[in-house]
Amino acid sequence: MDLWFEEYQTKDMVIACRVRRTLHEEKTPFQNLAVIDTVEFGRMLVLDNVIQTTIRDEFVYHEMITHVALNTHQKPVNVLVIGGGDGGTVREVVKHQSIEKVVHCEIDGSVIEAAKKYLPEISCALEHPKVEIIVDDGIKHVRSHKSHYDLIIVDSTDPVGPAEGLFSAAFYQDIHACLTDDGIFVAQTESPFFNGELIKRIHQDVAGIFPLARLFLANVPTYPGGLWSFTMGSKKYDPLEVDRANIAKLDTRYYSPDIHFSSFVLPPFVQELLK
Ligand code: AG3
Repeated sequence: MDLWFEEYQTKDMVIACRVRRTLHEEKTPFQNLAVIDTVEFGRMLVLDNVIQTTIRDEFVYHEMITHVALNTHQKPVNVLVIGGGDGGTVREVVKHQSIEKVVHCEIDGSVIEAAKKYLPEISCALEHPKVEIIVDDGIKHVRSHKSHYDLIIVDSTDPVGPAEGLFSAAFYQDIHACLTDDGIFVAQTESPFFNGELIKRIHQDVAGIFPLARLFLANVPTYPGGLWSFTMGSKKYDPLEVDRANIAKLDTRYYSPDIHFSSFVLPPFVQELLK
């Protein structure tokens, strides 16, 4: 059978992947959830018809949304992950020795359940003793904790539907208050090619709230345009001032000490967004 999954990455552009079979489909209280097995990327998590992660390319995104910030902080102990129900972000965070606790706040418990069942390679650390899972709205959690976390990672879906509030200045303000004095915030912030205006606005908001705002890039083949952005807000540490000798040796396939620094080198069209 000739079965294809299509995501409209913009209203005029589509990515299509040949499907071996559909493993799971459900309508949760928040979104439509599917896990499909694709020929090119292996098992793929799809929410509201948008590709979230795949077995083949997930390492790029999950390593980059975690290790750049974790290695920027001198001693991260308490980490909050908002979203990222598949568990890939949490899996990377627990690779760091200094971590004592990871609170994982995901609004949709069904994503966690589906990931545990169909994406064990990604969700494998969800049962780790240092991980506490809270099925709740990240916005609420952040508001009710002050000066608590060393690092807050926002691993959200696109800024529509359940994740919209996770891209607002009011939320970044609450994140700032929820972090310790030398805390760091990092979020996935979409495609520089297709979401330039959004990236620009987020950068302005974060730069207005944190002493330091930085953007870095990575290449995620299944995301619109491939080139993907992450925005960091930091109260004290600068990712570009990190001592290479202190970068922990980790088992990674995209992140490395060289990538730590090179991911902040931006093409002029992206630099333009940050002016
Ligand atoms: N978070 C989704 C990133 C956005 C992808 N957007 C898209 N394909 N249009 C990834 C969750 C992985 N833990």
